[in-house]
Amino acid sequence: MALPSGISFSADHKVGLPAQFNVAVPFIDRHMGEDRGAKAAIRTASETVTYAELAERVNRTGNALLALGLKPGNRLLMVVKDCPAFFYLFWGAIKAGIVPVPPNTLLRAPDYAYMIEDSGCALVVYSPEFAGEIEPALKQSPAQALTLDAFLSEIAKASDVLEPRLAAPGDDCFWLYSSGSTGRPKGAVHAQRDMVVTSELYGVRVLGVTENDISYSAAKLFFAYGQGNGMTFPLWTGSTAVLDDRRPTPGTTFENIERFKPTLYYGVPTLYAAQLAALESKPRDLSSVRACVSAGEALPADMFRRWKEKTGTVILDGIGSTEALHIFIGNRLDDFRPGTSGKPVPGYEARILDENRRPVTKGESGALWLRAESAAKYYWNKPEKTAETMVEGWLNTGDTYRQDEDGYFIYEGRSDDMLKVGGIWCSPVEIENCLVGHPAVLEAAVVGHADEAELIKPKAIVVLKQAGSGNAALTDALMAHCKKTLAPYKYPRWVEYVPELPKTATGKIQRFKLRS
Ligand code: 3UK
Repeated sequence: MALPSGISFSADHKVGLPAQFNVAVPFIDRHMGEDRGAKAAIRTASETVTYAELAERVNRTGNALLALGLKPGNRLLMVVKDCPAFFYLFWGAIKAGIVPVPPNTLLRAPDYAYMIEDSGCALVVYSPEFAGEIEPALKQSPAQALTLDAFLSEIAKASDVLEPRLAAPGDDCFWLYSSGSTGRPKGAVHAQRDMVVTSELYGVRVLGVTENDISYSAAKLFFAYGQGNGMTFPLWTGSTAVLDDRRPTPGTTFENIERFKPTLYYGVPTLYAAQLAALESKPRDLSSVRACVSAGEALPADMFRRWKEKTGTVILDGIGSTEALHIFIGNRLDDFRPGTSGKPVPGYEARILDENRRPVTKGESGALWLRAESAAKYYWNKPEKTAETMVEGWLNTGDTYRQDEDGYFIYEGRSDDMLKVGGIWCSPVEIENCLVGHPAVLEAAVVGHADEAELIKPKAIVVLKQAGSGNAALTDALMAHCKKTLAPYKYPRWVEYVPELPKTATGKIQRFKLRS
C-alpha cells in the first residue's frame, strides 16, 4: 500500500514527515479519501465500528474535550478498558492537540493518585469498572473527572467537524507510564512521529501487515505493545482490529480467534503457556492465523516448539519497550530463531556495550543500547532519569544481551532487579514494602523464580518477627495481603521463610544471592 501523502521513508528507513501535520490525519482521516469509509475499523462481540464512524466519533471527541475547557497541550488521563471509545479518546485528543495518557488499568488508587498529580492532567476519563480505584485517587485532585458513559453523552452533543491542530513531527503527542525498580512510574513522552515509525518499520516491514489483515491483541491497548498491535498497525494499514474488554484467558482468547478469525495474533509468554496447557485438553481452530507474536518477556524456545506442533503457527518473539514504543529487535516469518529475540528491526540500531560503553566482542554479553526514531523524547518531570536513560540519541534499555554466531540477539536478563510478570513490570521493592506492611513480617526480599513453564514470577524470602512461625496459613495470608494491596498480578507465588537476609556492608539486600 502507498504511504500516506506527505510521508516517506528513505532507503535506510528514516522517516520523512511534513514540517507541520497532525498524526490523526494519516491514521484516521486518510481512510475516507481512500474509500474505506464503510470498512470495519473495529470489531467487538457487540458492535462493528466503520472507518467513517470512527472518523466522525474522533472529531466529536476532540470537540467535546475542547468544550470541557481542555486546551492544546493539556493532558487527558484515560483509564479505559479495551473498547472502541479508547480509540475515540486517544485520537480525538491528538487531533485537538491534547495529550492522551492511557495508564495500566490494573493499578491501585495510590498509583493513580500519583499519576494524576505527576501529569497535572486537566481531565480523567475512566471506565466505570475502575471507579473503585480512580474515585479515591481523585479526592485530593483539582482535575475534572468523568466516567466513560458520561463522556460519551458529551460527545453525542458535540460537532462532528474538527480541524486537526497542526504540530511538528517532534512535538509531544502522547505519554505512556513505565515503572522502575525504585521510585515512581515515569511518564515517557512520545512525539507525533513515533507511531508512524513503529507502524511502518515493524508493522509493515517486519510483520507485513496489510489492508487485508485482522489483528487481535490479547495484550491490552494501555500497553505500548497492545497499542501498536491492536490500534496503530491496523489503522496505519486500513485493516481491522478485534477488541475484547475481558481479562485474557485461554477461554476468551481462543473464543475470539475462532469467532473473528484474525490473521495476526499477539500475546505474551504467560498467556501462551496457559493457552498451550488448555490445548492439551481441547483442540482449537487457529487456521485463520498467519503469524503469532510474543513480547514483554522472553519466550522460551520450548514454548515456540510446542505451539508450532499444536497449532502449525510460529510465534515471533520480539523485544520492545515503552520508551522505544514498539518492537525493535524481532524475529520474522522468513528469518527466525527460537529462544532468541531475533535481529534488529530495519531502521533501528542496537549495540551491546561493556562497562566502559565500548562495543563488546561479538558473542560476549553486555548492556543493550538502542537508537530509534520512535524513542520517547524524555520522562516528564524526571530530568535525572532522562539523563541516565537517554544519552546522546541512544536509549539505555536496562537489558543484558549477547549475539549468537549468526547475529541473533539473546536475552540474558535485566541489569537492575526489575521483573516482568505476564509481560508487565513488577518492582521487587514494591512487593517487599507491601510484605513488610504485614504485622508478622520483619523483612522481605523478592526475586524472580521460574515456574514450570520457565516463566518468571515473584518469589518472597521472608524474615518473620517471631522466628519459626512460618506455615501454610501464614503464606496464604501474605499472598492475600499482597493481592489486596498491590496490582493483583504482583503477589508472590512462593514464600520461603529464613532467619536472615544476605546484605551488603551498607545494608542493601543482595537479591542476586537469593535467585535460584
Ligand atoms: C523486557 C523482553 C525479553 C525487556 C513492550 C513490545 O514490554 C514492553 O515494554 P515495557 O516498557 O518493558 C520493556 C522491557 O521488557 N522485554 C520486552 N520484550 C521482551 N525481554 N524478550 C522480549 N521479547 O526487559 C525490556 O527492556 O513494559 C514490548 C512492544 C512494546 C513494548 N512496550
